[in-house]
Amino acid sequence: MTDTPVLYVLNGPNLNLLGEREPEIYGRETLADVEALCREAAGDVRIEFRQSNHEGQLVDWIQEARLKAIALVINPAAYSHTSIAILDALKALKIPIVECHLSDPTTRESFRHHSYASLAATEIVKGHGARGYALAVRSALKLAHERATA
Ligand code: CA2
Repeated sequence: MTDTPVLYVLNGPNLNLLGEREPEIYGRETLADVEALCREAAGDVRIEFRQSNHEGQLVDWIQEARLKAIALVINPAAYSHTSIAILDALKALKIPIVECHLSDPTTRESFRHHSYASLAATEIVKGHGARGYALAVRSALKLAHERATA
């Protein structure tokens, strides 16, 4: 019996506050709204949708995705710009990785311009708000399908 395919969608620090502050940057949708968009975009594919404020927890989940997922969508939030630990964890994955940002960090403060996660990402979706997660999920599933049938 084969396992049901699963897509991991991981979210970094402070994204649990989505919808509560800075709607001009991040939009009005909550993280629960984002999760619903991801599930709709994934159709029959099972989604593990998680958020943590802790770097080590995110590293543990990325390692879990390495063993269980067909693809990973990740918004590492501020850890994008600081975390070599998350980059190293991502580099150990053989599955497609889509890095997703609500805003376009490259048009904001200079400290947001560099993303360590981007060095391991297969694709990057940024600046499309919550809708960008649906784009990222579709893209991740397409990449996973292409790899499975190559
Ligand atoms: O645009 C994105 O998705 C970011 O990953 C969001 C991060 C930021 O540090 C990155 O540079 C770009 C911040 C997430 C914090 O989200 C909040 C949303 C609403 C209220 C408070 C925090």
